[in-house]
Amino acid sequence: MAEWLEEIVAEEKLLHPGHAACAGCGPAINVRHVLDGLAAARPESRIVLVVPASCWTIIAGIWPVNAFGVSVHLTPFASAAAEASGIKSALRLRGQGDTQVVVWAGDGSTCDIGLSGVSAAAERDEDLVYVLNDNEAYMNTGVQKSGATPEGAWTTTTPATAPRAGQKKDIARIMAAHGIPYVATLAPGSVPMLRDFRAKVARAAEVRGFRFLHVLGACPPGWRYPTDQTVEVTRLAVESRAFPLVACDDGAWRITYRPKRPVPVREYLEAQGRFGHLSPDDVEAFQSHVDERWRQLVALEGQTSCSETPPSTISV
Ligand SMILES: Cc1ncc(C[n+]2csc(CCOP(=O)(O)OP(=O)(O)O)c2C)c(N)n1
Ligand SMILES: [Mg+2]
Repeated sequence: MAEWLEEIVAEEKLLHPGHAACAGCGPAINVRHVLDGLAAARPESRIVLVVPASCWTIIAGIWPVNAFGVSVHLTPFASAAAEASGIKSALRLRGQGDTQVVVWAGDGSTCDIGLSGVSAAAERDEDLVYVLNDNEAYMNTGVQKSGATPEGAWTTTTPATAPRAGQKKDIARIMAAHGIPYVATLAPGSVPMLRDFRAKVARAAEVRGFRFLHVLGACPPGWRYPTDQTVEVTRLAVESRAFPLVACDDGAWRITYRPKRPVPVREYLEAQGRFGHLSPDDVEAFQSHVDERWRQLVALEGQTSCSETPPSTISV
């Protein structure tokens, strides 16, 4: 086994067994790699996790039960970025400014109802790691469509007879347009993708200011696939380029994982019941949108974002 993988296997896990996530929950894998990666990168600093209303308020547990090996602060739906900013300021005043304050928030709160607060915290360049746990719908309340739901998807508010119209909100580019120091997309669908994931978490730990990690979290009940297919569905999301792995580091865009032979997006869609109603024409349209977004990313590579003054980054 490669040395870096051995280290990951041996490290202390900050999401404990016995948590309340569904079988096959993709975000349960992801949150563990985010927290363990941040802890490994800065072992001397504590972590405080800030979680708005979502599946994770349930999974974390009700006080005094805590599924995490770190302090958890639960917030209302729209205020995680604001409360995390306040927590960071309070810790700084108490001489604990090296604590890593980490938001773990769903797509409903990040892309829709809490977006103004996220944008304001980004504009202030708050010293936070903001993680978007994107399972592409409001899952905790029963699979309602969010701004991050992909085109054509079934949800309980977009039934198969009238599926999600329009495109998934491009939140990574929206956040990068704030000129924040670090934005990245992450999805652990294979060993090389996990390596990319952990490198991005390590980079986020190193940078100061507002760091935005957009993590794809496959969801068996919401996406309608068998619970043992989470890693495979995640792999297909990246290999089909439906969810490209990119980073915008200090304003410079880079595609961090290039599928050698991209799989047709049809294979990704066919693996999930939420797309089962799509016609061949729908699938073709989906593919052309994926191809167009990839072309845009290729064009972005090497360009700087709209930040006028490059944000300062320091190494720890
Ligand atoms: C102001 C407000 N509206 C609605 C709710 C109900 N609610 C709790 S969790 C949730 C879904 C959250 O969706 P998302 O942010 O995507 O997280 P997920 O549940 O998918 O993890 C909703 C609608 C709430 N708690 N507060
Ligand atoms: Mg969600």
